[in-house]
This record gives sequence, C-alpha cells and structure tokens, in this order.
Amino acid sequence: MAILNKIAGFFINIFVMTWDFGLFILNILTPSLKPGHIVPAHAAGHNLTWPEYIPPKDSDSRSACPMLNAMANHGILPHDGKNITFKELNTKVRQSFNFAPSFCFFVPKFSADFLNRSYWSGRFDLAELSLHNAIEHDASLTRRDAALVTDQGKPDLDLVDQLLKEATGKMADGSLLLTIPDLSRALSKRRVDCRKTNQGYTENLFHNMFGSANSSTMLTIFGGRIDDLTPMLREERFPEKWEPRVLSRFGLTMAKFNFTVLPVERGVKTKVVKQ
Ligand code: HEM
Ligand SMILES: *[C@@H]1O[C@H](CO)[C@@H](O)[C@H](O)[C@H]1NC(C)=O
Ligand SMILES: *[C@@H]1O[C@H](CO)[C@@H](O)[C@H](O)[C@H]1NC(C)=O
Ligand SMILES: *[C@@H]1O[C@H](CO)[C@@H](O)[C@H](O)[C@H]1NC(C)=O
Ligand SMILES: *[C@@H]1O[C@H](CO)[C@@H](O)[C@H](O)[C@H]1NC(C)=O
Ligand SMILES: CC(=O)N[C@H]1CO[C@H](CO)[C@@H](O)[C@@H]1O
Repeated sequence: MAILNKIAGFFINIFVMTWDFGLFILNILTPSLKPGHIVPAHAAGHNLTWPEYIPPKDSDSRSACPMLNAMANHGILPHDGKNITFKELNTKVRQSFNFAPSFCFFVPKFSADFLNRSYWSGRFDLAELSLHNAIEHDASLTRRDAALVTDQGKPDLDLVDQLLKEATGKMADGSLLLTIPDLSRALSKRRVDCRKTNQGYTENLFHNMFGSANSSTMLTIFGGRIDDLTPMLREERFPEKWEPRVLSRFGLTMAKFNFTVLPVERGVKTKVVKQ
C-alpha cells in the first residue's frame, strides 16, 4: 500500500502544481478584486467585519502558526482548536486570507500526510500541526525552539517584539513596513542564535525554504504592515477592518509566492551576521 500511496502522491503533486500555474496565469489575465471586497460573501470577515476575538483558554489547542491560531481565536475555526477537518482548514484559509485554492489544498494535504491521516475524512487538533521537523522547525520568528519550551501554541512576546522592531520600510503616511531585507535579517539572527543556544538545533534546506515561505506571508498577505502584524503576532487577533492585501482574483498562488520567498531566503546570511 505504501508504494501505491507514493505513486498517488506523485500524481497529486503534479496536478496541484499544474493547477497552481493555471491560476497564476488566470490572475494575470483577469482584473483584480476591489479593495473592501476580498473576503467572499457568506464568509467570516466579509465586508471587513471579523467575528469577535476571544483569547484562548489553557484547555484550548493552539499551533505554532500565528494565523491559524487567530482563526480559532475568532471562532472561524472551532475556538477550542480541536477536531478540525482538513477540508475545513482548506476552505477557511482560502476565504480568510485569499490564498489560491491550489495552495489551500496543498498545505492541509501535506499536514494530513505527516499525521498519517486521510485528507478527505481525517480530523486534527491545532497543536498536532506543531509536530517537530514536519512543518514546525527550529529558528522560527515567533516561537522558541521545540527543545526549549513545552508549548509552542503561544507566541513568545520577546521574539515577536524583536521581529516587529526590525521594520525599516515606511508607507506614505509614515507607518512602518517590514521589507524583504528586514525579514532576511531577522531570520539570519534567529538561525545564528538558535544554533548557539539549542544543543539539538537542526536546519536543512527544506526547512529553511519553508521558514522563509511561512514568514514571507507577512510580506504578501499582510503587505508587511506593522500596524496589522502587531495584533496578529502578539495576540493572534485580526486587526479591525482588516482584509488580505493580495487582490488577485484567484488568490495567492504558490508560483507567485515563490517570487517573494526566494529573495528572502537568498538574503539570509548566517555567517556574516553581526550580533
Ligand atoms: C494552510 C494551513 C496552514 C498550516 C498547516 C500552517 C502551519 C504552520 C506551522 C506548523 C508553522 C510553524 C512553523 C515554524 O516552526 O515556524 C507555521 C508558521 C507560520 N505560518 Fe502557518 N500554516 C498554515 C497557514 C498559514 C497562513 C494562511 C498564514 C498567513 C496568512 C500563515 C503564516 C505563518 C507564519 C507567518 C508563520 C511563521 C511564524 C514564525 O516564524 O514563528 N500560515 N504555520
Ligand atoms: C458593511 O459594513 C458597514 C459598517 O462597517 C455597514 O454600514 C454596511 O451596511 C455593511 N454592508 C453590508 C452589505 O453588509
Ligand atoms: C469530532 O467530530 C465528529 C463529527 O462531528 C464527531 O463524530 C466526533 O465524535 C468528534 N470527536 C471528538 C473527539 O470530539
Ligand atoms: C506515521 O507513520 C510513519 C511510518 O509508519 C511513522 O514513522 C510516523 O511516526 C507516523 N507519524 C505519526 C505522526 O504518527
Ligand atoms: C517553488 O519553489 C520551490 C523551491 O525552489 C520549488 O520546489 C517549487 O516547486 C516551486 N513551486 C512552484 C509552484 O513553482
Ligand atoms: C502559509 C505557508 O507558507 N505555509 C507553509 C509553511 O511551511 C509548510 C511546510 O514546511 C508549507 O507546506 C506551507 O506552505
């Protein structure tokens, strides 16, 4: 059976990449969505109105992903963070963040695979997504390494504040923006620091790429805006009247996303960083 799963997985990946590239082209050919109308009708967050924020209780399940936790904190995913279907994760992430459907299938499918569950019928708790070295990896921007803390479900406020302080960009009205070099610099510092302080530190190209990919969403979906990233990262709360900054009609594709991720990862220099 394992071999059949591998073969099926191979064809699913080819299909998803082709689908994604098709959407990438469609986004170029079709007009963008209008600001104020990014989140579709009948979805939470439509008309710039998000459901009420209720901070998590100790018994609630939370992940190492700030944005998924925010969805649970607003009841877009179940508030207790438990017994969520992979299909529901797909739909809710697409509606709330305007990621392309290809992307929203790919990541939950990848997660179902590493949890040895069926994407089509399986369920999970948010904390299960933090399985070390599946997606979760060392040297994150908002979480201490798994070996150093018992719970990666909460943001580390010192790390979050260090990251927010890296912003050097400015909008026309003077508000701060996180830029590609800012993010590369922040990742470099974390990798150097974790390598020194965590005996069991691991790093590889795959996780470095995903680390850059995960954090690059701050530049695309959030447009780098510190005013919006502050509540999202510190409290895992959607800003008032927020909507995704990606206006593409078919959402942010993996193909397009690569244009942000690669420069971020290329800019990471762990050897020459000044402490
Ligand atoms: C589709 C389902 C998703 C899954 C399964 C997922 C899973 C994860 C996991 C396990 C991590 C921890 C990685 C680490 O060790 O740093 C993570 C981090 C992250 N995710 Fe997600 N995520 C999803 C969707 C999203 C979305 C929609 C966004 C943004 C709109 C997002 C933004 C981020 C960011 C910025 C980080 C980095 C946090 C850090 O470096 O501390 N994720 N995600
Ligand atoms: C959208 O929200 C505004 C208030 O923020 C409200 O006045 C308006 O009626 C809403 N429109 C729709 C179509 O719900
Ligand atoms: C999860 O939800 C399903 C469907 O609502 C239900 O049948 C099942 O008992 C739930 N599992 C747990 C552990 O709550
Ligand atoms: C999934 O199955 C593989 C192979 O049987 C095993 O090595 C791995 O620990 C399992 N993962 C989980 C999360 O149970
Ligand atoms: C994005 O880049 C990664 C790493 O270079 C590559 O493995 C992946 O296939 C690319 N994805 C798409 C959709 O272009
Ligand atoms: C939103 C996002 O970029 N998530 C990525 C986080 O990392 C995992 C795997 O390590 C990717 O599958 C996701 O695309």
